[in-house]
Amino acid sequence: MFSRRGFLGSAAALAGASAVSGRTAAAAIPEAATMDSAVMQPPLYPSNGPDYQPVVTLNGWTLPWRMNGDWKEFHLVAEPVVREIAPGMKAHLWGYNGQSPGPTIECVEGDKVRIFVTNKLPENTTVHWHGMLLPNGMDGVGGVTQPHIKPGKTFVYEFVMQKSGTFMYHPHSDEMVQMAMGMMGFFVVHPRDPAFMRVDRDFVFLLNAFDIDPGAYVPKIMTMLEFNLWTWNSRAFPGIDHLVVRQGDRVRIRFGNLTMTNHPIHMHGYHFAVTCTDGGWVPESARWPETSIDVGVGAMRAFEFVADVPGDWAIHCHKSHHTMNAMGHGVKTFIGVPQRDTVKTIQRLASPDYMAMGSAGMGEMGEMEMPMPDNTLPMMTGFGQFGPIEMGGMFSVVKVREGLDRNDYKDPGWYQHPPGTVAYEYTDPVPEAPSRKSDAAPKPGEVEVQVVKPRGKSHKH
Ligand SMILES: [Cu+2]
Repeated sequence: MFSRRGFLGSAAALAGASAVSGRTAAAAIPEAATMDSAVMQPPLYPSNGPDYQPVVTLNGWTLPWRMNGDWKEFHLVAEPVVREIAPGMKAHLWGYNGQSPGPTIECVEGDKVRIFVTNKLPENTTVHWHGMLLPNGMDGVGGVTQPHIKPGKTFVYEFVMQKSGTFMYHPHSDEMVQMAMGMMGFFVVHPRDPAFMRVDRDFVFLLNAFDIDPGAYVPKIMTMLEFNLWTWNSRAFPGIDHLVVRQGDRVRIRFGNLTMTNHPIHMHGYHFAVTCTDGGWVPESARWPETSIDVGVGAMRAFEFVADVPGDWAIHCHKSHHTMNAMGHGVKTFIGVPQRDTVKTIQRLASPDYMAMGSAGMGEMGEMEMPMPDNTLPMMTGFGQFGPIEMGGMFSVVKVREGLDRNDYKDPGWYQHPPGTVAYEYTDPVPEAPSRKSDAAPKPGEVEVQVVKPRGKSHKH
């Protein structure tokens, strides 16, 4: 799904998309591949140098390179892009080579890497290689280690990959705006020894967040905390790829956090160990078992497990507001509040379409068809084999299956549970259980709380 375009980038060059431009060679700059799809692309297997297991980028792709002598050359183009956040919603973001995040860059420890960065944004940019050990002047901090890259200009970064590990790239030029607009990408350096830290499947994604008003297309760049789209690789559930795994595989999942808050990433069904951060590999003696790992702002984590138990195992941020799509946070709590009379009054006086929500929680929204502005994702959505999933945001599923082919990432569908292994409704008579219900309820006047009361006068304080 990716095409190639000439570096000189005229409309004519774009029209001849899949041909390698002759002018590219003349300009001694590698063609800049571009991607028009938010679908996970097949991993890019190494064509030269040491062997490695390439990573798979959720809803993303890996940037092709070319060898020029003993230099590995890449070409990033910073530019406005249209990214599908999930089916039914597109956002106007800034990114690299056609998508946000940009393509994953993969290379090998010891590689000499040359990265061309062309700026097609309406303002200055730079690229910072987060976590990498490199000469100071290649660090990409505008004004500090280099001049900003002006619109229309191309800069070159050259450095040797000193360590293998888990890294990312992002601007260090108007960075608040540029990261809020989606500019970032993953950078993986594989070990020179193909046997070191080898896994069978290696998934990568970046945590990002956007604040896009219902019906709008452009993120609000001044938002600090109240984002309404919590995303992995600029995708929200149900738009995030499932992580398809062959039973018995050793699996690594790597992620980096470029949002404005921490995210405890929780995976069901397994105990895993953190094996890598953006500071390097974690020695075996320093690892401990976990089921959630909190990834701080500007930090990266990679964890590993052996996928020995088949199933559809949820993987998600454990901050429950981060597994929701666009929602208001100023909504009052109505659990336990009878709203029938209030609704009738509001329908009569103001809005005949008014609906009451939340007397028994919000789960009912998972199946509800509510009128919404165009280009807006429901707060909770998605269907599984047993009904509505009632999720959004940072949520996906690790699908562990017996008998898949090596490197087969195709969606195998929902897990077929062996008979007798699914929680079920109990239909025999239920003996009365002791309950504290009646004496647990507060008596009038016993508890003083401010709640929304549907009728009567409120207490004086
Ligand atoms: Cu979170």
